[in-house]
Amino acid sequence: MMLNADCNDANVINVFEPAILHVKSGDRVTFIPTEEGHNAASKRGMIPEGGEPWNGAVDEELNITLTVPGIYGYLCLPHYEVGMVGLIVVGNDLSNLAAAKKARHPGDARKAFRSLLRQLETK
Ligand SMILES: [Cu+2]
Repeated sequence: MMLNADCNDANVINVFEPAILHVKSGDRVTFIPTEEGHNAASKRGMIPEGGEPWNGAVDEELNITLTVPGIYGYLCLPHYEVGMVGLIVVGNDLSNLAAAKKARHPGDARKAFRSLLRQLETK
């Protein structure tokens, strides 16, 4: 789900909900745009080897099926720099965690991905 969470009128936060999603291999994941102006695209270097990348259009409801186990990092292109990012973990497989940590990001996305990846480690 992609949404703009209104904390108050002056402060709009762009988020994926949930920010971390755990699924089984072969599960279908649907990105539902509940607000306008978002997309979902996988981040190069943050998907497991052999995993299928995706790049949804803005405002598009997107279905993907993830079969290769591992961590998939993704982002909203219009809000990448403000940290609108998320993780999907397939099959409880964290084997590409070290590789995912090496990916580089602009602006607040760096902090946002670091925080999400840390949550995986401490689980
Ligand atoms: Cu967005």
